[in-house]
Amino acid sequence: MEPSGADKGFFQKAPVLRNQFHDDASFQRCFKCKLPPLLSPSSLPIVFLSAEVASKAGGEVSSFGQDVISDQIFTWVTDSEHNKPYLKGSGRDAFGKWKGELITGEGWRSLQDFGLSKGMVATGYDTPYGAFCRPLQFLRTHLWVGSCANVGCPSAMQDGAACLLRRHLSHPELSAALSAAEKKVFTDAYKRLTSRDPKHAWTSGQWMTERTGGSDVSLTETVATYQPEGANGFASKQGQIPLGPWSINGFKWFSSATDSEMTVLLARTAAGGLSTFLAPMRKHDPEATTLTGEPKDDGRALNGVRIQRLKNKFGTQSLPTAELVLDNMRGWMVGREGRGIHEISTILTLTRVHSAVAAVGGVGRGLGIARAYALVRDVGAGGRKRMRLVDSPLHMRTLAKISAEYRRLMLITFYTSYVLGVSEHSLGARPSPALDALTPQEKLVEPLLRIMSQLAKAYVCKPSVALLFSCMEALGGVGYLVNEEQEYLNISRIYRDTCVLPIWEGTTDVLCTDLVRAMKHARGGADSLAALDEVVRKAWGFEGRAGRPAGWEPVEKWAALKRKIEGTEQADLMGEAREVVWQLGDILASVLLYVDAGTDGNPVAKEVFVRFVEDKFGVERRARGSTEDELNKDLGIVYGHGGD
Ligand code: UCC
Ligand code: FAD
Repeated sequence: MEPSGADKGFFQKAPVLRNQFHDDASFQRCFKCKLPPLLSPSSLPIVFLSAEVASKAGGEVSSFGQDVISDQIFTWVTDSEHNKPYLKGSGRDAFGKWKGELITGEGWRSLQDFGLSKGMVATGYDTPYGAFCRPLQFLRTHLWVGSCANVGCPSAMQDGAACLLRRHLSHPELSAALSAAEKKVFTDAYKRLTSRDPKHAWTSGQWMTERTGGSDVSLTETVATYQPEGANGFASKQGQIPLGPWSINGFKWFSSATDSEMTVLLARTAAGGLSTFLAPMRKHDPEATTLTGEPKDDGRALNGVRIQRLKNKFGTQSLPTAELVLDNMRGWMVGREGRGIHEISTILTLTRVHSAVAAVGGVGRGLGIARAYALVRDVGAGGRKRMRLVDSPLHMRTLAKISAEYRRLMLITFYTSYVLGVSEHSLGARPSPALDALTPQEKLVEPLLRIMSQLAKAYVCKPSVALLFSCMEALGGVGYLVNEEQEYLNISRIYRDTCVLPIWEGTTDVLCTDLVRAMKHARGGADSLAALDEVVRKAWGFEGRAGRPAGWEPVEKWAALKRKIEGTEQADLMGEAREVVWQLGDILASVLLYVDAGTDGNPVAKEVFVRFVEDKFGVERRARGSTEDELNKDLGIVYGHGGD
């Protein structure tokens, strides 16, 4: 045998990453998911996509799954990680005058354009699928996450802003309260936020956090003053954007989508309290600017914003997260003065669902890579024997555990996206229908969404970090590397990017405290609990093809938790908020797994369900089968079949 060297000896065969639309059994399960009516507003069963939508959209989503793992996409990802955003001239020109032009890389911009052209946000608004628009949008997003190098972050805020503006434009009372100028500004912005034309489309920022605090924004120092004389809004020159009658001054400590064309932000007004504002980022419309031949620099001038510096971060390297000085930024108030938290909470709902989808999307990609690696990597099996990782009972047990947890988190996430879709569409396509026109069950949809959007963000994002770490470990040393040469293998990048998900848009504990407050809320709390009651009871009552293991008892568990929530003072529950949320998450996950397995008696789905209740509900563990039997069960969970 010749000595090995740099170009001789053993070289590991490269794994082949497959299209996750076909390769990921949990994804397929969610795509074709057909659960019976758990909570049936307007008699809809819980299907993440109806059979009709799944069949109509399947071809497109399948090719999208292929597109997002193309060489071109990964070249852009590598570029966006390499050519990080920077401030040209460190924020000052040669003579000390503030300049601060943000430069982003070509890869980042190309990924943004790709995402916009593929309708990553627009799908939630312009597809004719009613309530199923949302699950469809988020299932597509799930495939995109591992390839998008964080452009999903601006799109999440874009989605939130679109949802907020749609509410104001379509709700009869809210829209009647808009002035003609506001209506035009909101309508124009809404069209851009939901556009599929990258030249025309806008993403949005969301500025809440200040140095005083991100979780608690009550000490916000940014101030908005009504000064319509500087509005530049009502008789603007061609190409100028109507900038708004409010002058906003202050400092924002984190702005992630600094290259967006607009933002939604919180600021304090003289009346006291926080209000929500929409503000264009630039003074001129870049499209119109070109047409009228305005000088480029002036045409791109920021609307009273100075970028103080870019944040130096652990992950999300391609994302231009900045600190911003607001100096007479002009903006438009959205909704009633002093109701800023209520208004911006529409955005929080969307961005929290996006965060959960980003988390499971990252794990889905990590598992896809780990599955591919297990098919090509040989390891020692005692003595001289070697075997592929896919034949290792231990490695497959490890991947099966990750895969089962992933499936559970997927069900919670896509159920939440379904509830979001129902809240927007199935209630007779009424964005905010009159309460007295709703059936008792329809009335529970909003309170359920209030719970599910925070629960999904908390319960899904946090464990996803650990799951991705395990995927990284499944590749050994290669998993820890920054694999720019084979970007498709780059779990470490996805891991770093996933680590932010339990922090932004509300840390895990803050979401847990909010959830407890929502369940104890004087007006909505009882409805939230009633909605959860309905889901758990109906699921338990489902006579499907999965048996109910003795000792599982989700109805009793939920009843006990509900009694505790109702019978304990809010302040006394806070110390236990995380336990409360996790207990609730486990109960909901178990019933979703149960009905999922029960719809068709799929043995893998059943195995995932039974393992979960054995782990978490004290159900007596079944006797172990032979090593071969157990390996086959694990292979079923990991690969959805017996492995290749
Ligand atoms: O981090 C950010 C962006 C990063 C990039 C994101 C990309 C997205 C994902 C991409 C994936 C790749 S932006 C910053 C996000 N910041 C936060 O999430 C802040 C966390 N803090 C909270 O969530 C707090 O709970 C606050 C700030 C929302 C609320 O604090 P307050 O001031 O104590 O207010 P209250 O009393 O809790 O809430 C006031 C009212 C209440 O209703 P009423 O007045 O009827 O009692 C609440 O029930 O607002 C209602 N409310 C909500 N309603 C509060 N939160 C919500 C909610 N989430 N939904 C509906
Ligand atoms: P703090 O609020 O100071 O929290 C510190 C700790 O205290 C946390 O562990 C938290 O869980 C805990 N804590 C806080 N309050 C409570 C409580 N009541 N009970 C129990 N524990 C509590 N913000 C924006 O507005 N726009 C953006 O675009 C944006 N982009 C970001 C991008 C990145 C990469 C990062 C890391 C952050 C970004 N943020 C953005 C800020 C983010 O939303 C905040 O960092 C987050 O909300 C937490 O706020 P904080 O940093 O002030 O931490």
